[in-house]
Amino acid sequence: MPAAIASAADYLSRQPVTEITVSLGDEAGELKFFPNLLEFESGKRYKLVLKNPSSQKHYFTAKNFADASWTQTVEAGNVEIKGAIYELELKPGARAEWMFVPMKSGTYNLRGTVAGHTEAGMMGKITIAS
Ligand SMILES: [Cu+2]
Repeated sequence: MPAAIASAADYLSRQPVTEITVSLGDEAGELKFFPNLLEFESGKRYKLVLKNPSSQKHYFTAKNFADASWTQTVEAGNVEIKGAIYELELKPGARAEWMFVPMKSGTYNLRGTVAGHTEAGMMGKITIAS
């Protein structure tokens, strides 16, 4: 990794973190994200905690948002993943933590891409404010 990029990543990874929790579906089986409107500020570090309290699997798909962000880590179970991420699949009862820094302002789509879920209302918007 070039030194300038390594030091930028090192700087970003030490910023204070804001934690936000999103639920994928709910106990009643509703096909929604709670909340379904997310807003972040460019250059700040976030821990997005994703939980699936429902009895079926759900996806958290936000490719363009992921492309507009710098991902530090994704943690799920005992595994920590480093590098770009576009989509997470959460099985019933699962939990994952996505540490990232939004970089490029804009409004991005969030979708649950399990067949039929987006159509049923499992969608949202993610805004990165500058
Ligand atoms: Cu879903």
